[in-house]
Amino acid sequence: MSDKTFYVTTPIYYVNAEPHLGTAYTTVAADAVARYRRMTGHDVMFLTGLDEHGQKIAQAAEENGMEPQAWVDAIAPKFEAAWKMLGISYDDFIRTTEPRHKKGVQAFWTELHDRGYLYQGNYEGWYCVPDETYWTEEQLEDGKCPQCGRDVQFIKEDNWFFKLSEFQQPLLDFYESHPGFVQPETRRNEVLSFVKGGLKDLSISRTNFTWGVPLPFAEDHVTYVWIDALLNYITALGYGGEDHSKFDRYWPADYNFVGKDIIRFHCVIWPAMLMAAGVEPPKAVFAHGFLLTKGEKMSKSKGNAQTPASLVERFGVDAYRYYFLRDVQFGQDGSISMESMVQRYNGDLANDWGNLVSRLLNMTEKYLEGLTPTAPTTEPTDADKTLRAFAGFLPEKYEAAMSRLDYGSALEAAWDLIKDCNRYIENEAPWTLAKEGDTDRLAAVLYNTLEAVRIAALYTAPVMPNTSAEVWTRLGLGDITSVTDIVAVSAWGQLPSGLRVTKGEALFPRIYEEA
Ligand code: ME8
Repeated sequence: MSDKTFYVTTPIYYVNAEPHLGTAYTTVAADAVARYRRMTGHDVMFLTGLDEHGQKIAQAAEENGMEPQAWVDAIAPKFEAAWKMLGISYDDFIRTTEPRHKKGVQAFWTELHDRGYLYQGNYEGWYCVPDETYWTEEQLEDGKCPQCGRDVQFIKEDNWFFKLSEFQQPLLDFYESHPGFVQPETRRNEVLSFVKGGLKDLSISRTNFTWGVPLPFAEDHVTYVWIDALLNYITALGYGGEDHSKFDRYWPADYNFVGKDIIRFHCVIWPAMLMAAGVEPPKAVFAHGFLLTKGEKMSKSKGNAQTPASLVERFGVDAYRYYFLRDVQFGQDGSISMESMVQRYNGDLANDWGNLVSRLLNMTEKYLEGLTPTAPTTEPTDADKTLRAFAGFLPEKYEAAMSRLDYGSALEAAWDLIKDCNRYIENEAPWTLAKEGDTDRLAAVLYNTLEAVRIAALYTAPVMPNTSAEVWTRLGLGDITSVTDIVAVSAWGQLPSGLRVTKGEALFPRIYEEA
């Protein structure tokens, strides 16, 4: 097992509805980096899962005339099926109704209780059920939730509280000593100014409903659903259970991926909870932006949320994954539309990548009897050198981009090579070489392009795993998913000669109708 570990998580999604493009976005992004890190030899733990407790879920169950457990059991398979369809390679899938999670949550409460960070009090204030968030009177906007604009309810309960206010300075010190904790950089100021504004103690239990994890020292209280949910990142590793070897191995997480809507929970409450329990906070929380459609945030409550299935049906899984990671700058809001998806598909995938592979394999079949040639021994021409340079720069450029989760630039680096392959074929014109009988140069040109395509497939694999696996199969190469040293495997000149290539169908058949 590699001694380099990489732990990445997505938010655990509410099971009040089916997965949609927004929840799929975070999950696909986490999947791409998890796949890449496996290819760089890391021992990866990629976690996703479901947030199944709380008032909102209890209400959703009730509205559907079901018991909460039956409701969550009915929705959970829809998430698992969606992630399977999207090729999500998670290593673990946690549901907060699982015994392992409850055990960890209760162990956490016992720890905080013992350490003196909890006390009993009464809460009086406003609560937004859809956001599962407490608000003070002053925070409300026109009497509504300042975050989602929906109705809030007044609650007056005996609650347990977490001494969050004691963590203002420790948090500020932590942000200072861990400048990479809140990412991207633009989100850091938002978190800093919030914490500088002062922190109030947080009500961490509820008594007016029972759908949650009971506090071990006050069984009539159930855990506030956000605390319950945040703890999934460590309970999935065995925190509070008998076997905590995964916790010892993978914690602290390299990244908690979240949308910017839940940054305060992840960048303020979460590290404070962990500090209180004597556990190190994650290395980084990365908050990406919103997917917008027609200028509005796509969300379940706005009713403009689309499920991934229809798009996957039309474009295929890999094109789906490519579009969202290539067209939306990770970290910023991004507008998505059918028009831009068709454009990306036809331009980048059908033309640049799919056509290249088809033409190249056709020519290998036609001019070389379908066998990969031997590597040229003649002095490389300037065009050969340029192609090799694009391939040579790719590992470093890709790594630099992925280490800051800049998927767009990572894909652009792979496309630089793909585009140069197309230029190279056009300029070197193998069909003319064949006509002129220049078999040595013809073999050299095809070798170089086949080799460049082998390398391009490696670097498109994290985002488009199926296509890359298919390209490698057509080249007669082995299983691309078994690559654990992408840099070494992508070094120039490793394409064996005499492999039988297969042409196959178009990888990305052109889509004619626009939008
Ligand atoms: O908040 N654009 O769950 P949730 C981009 N259970 N991403 C979006 C999006 C959009 N339009 N809409 C949703 C919860 N997302 C809690 C999390 S974690 C301890 C508990 C993504 O089902 C984005 O990642 O409401 C956002 O943070 C998440 O879905 C919210 O999912």
